Amino acid sequence: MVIIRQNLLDFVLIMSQFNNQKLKNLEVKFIGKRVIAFNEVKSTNDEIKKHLNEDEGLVIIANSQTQGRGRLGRDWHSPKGTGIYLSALVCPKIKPELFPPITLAAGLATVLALQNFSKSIPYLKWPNDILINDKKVSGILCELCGDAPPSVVIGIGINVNQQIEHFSETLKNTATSLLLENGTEVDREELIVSLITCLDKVYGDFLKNGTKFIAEQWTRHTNLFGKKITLVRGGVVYTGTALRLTEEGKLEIISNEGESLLFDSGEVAYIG
Ligand code: BT5
Repeated sequence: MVIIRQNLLDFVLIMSQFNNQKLKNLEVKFIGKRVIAFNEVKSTNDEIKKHLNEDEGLVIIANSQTQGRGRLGRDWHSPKGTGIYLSALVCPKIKPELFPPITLAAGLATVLALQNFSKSIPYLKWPNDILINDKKVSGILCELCGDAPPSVVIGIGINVNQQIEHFSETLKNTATSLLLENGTEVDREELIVSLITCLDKVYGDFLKNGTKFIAEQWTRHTNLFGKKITLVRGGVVYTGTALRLTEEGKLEIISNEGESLLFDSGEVAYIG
């Protein structure tokens, strides 16, 4: 794997943050064949979109983001030197309608990577969150880009060494970091290596075995099913019990009226 840099200042700063040896020794098949490290970008997702004509497998990481994004134009709080802000470019040769499960695959890869760095069990929350002790430690933003060939940008944010003061008053109630949960700092470079390795493996599994396989694996790492939830989509609030993921990666809930409802996107909140 090759690490390149955009300018000398970024390179020096980044290399003092990431000592680079472990990243250099990565052996990957799809994702992480090339890694670009920045000190600061607006958003790693936006940065990687400048490279849509490249082969898949490019990864961009940044030490901070000034305009980190969540879904629907929301912000992703990205303080310097504490979190992981990573985007990967993939161009799977599959129909674009099969792209949404890539978010599930990215979440699965992230939860697998986090397991080795968290004292408490990290759980997936459909469709794109990872929670530790009911607080959000990671979020995924996948974006479909271009059409010749179609590509997907996988954006992953992980709260690693944030102290409570790093979070706004609102986020203090809903967000957490590995440091806050474990009581000790985590080596971000080791976690990045694990994350890229897991992404590469799970993406390979997705290409080989399809969405059903990913949905089954995903199901093993969530505590969502059986819980009372609300799901908001398109301004409509649905209330019911989360039942399962279908083979296509859709969430099935049983509404309070006993009706089976399937969703491929939405905002889930646990009730009670
Ligand atoms: C997400 O959106 O959770 C997707 C986050 C993806 C961030 C990565 S970082 C690398 C790449 N580059 C980007 O620009 N983005 C990706 P969503 O489900 O919409 O959640 C956003 C909501 O999470 C916000 O409205 C806040 O309530 C909350 N939030 C913001 N920053 C947070 C943080 N650092 N930790 C926990 N929660 C946060």
